[in-house]
Amino acid sequence: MENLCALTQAALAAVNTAASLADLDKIRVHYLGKKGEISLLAQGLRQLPAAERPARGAEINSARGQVLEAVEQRRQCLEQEALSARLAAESVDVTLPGRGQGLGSVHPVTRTMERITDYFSSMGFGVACGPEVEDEFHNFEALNIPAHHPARAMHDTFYTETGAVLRTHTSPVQVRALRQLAAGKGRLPLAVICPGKVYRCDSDQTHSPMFHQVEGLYVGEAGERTSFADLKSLLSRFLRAFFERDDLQLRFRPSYFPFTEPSAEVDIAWGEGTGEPRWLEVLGCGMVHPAVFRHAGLDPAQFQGFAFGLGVERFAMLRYGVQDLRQFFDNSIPFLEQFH
Ligand code: 2NL
Repeated sequence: MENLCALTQAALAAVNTAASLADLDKIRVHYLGKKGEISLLAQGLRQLPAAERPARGAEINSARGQVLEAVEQRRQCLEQEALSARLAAESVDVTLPGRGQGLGSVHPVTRTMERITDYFSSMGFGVACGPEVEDEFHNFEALNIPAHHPARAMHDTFYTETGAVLRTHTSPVQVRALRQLAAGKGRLPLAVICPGKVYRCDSDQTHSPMFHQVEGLYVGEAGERTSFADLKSLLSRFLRAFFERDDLQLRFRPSYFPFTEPSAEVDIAWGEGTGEPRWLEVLGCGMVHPAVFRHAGLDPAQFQGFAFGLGVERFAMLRYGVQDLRQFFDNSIPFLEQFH
């Protein structure tokens, strides 16, 4: 009896000072587990005379009950402590200022493309878009670039396995506009501006396999006699507005495109005003070739128009003083953040 009393006191003391749940469980096993000290006492009952067993058994059971209850209490206490500690550690100070969400910005090439299309919209041009995966008819044939024409090789075209092409310019969008006109869906004058991505199998310091173009097309009303002078006037005004320079010097230099006749390239005088101007080519243009009207199903005797095309990256580089084309495609955050 004395033994049991001491054992119970020792067990209760151990339970009440258990430092952790793991500790508590070890103590519980030590006293109450299968081979625990109190359990062993119960097993020893067999060796007692039958008459002493019930009383002794009741004592052991009571001791067991006391220890078990103490374990349960201590467990609740430790669990509560653990929870409080976790809550304290994980507490969120809702009064702290937020980390903030960085605002993105429009890519400089997109901004430039919008600046260009906005100008022509203000001049009454409608904006048109079309597929980037084209067929050879819309990308080449209709633009007076037949198979085996050297211009096809010049375009370094990406072909798909099925013979479709990634458009090498946005002209096919205008071809579609001309065909709509031929189908009686659309009215004169036709004035469309076509911004978008184009693709050429060409990649080095000054060429990216994907770049952006804006092309424009104007077809006048019957009898309007749309002329090269109209084209020259429109493009001169556009370039002076784009670069915000009323005195910008321009040069229309004869050139060749299969889809225009006559054709010209436009140079602007660029750089510090001293000495010889440095001429930079920025645009291609011309009067729509009669063959282009014919391919679209229009009678070239009855329609006259002009068209032009430009590379957006070149305009963006000039406007923002970017030296290396590749910076537009690296997506470096410090570079892009400059255009907020
Ligand atoms: C350049 C030159 C140009 C055109 C594009 C065009 C479209 C049709 C008919 C005739 Cl549907 N022409 N587009 C005309 C002249 C030049 O682009 O250097 N682009 C970057």
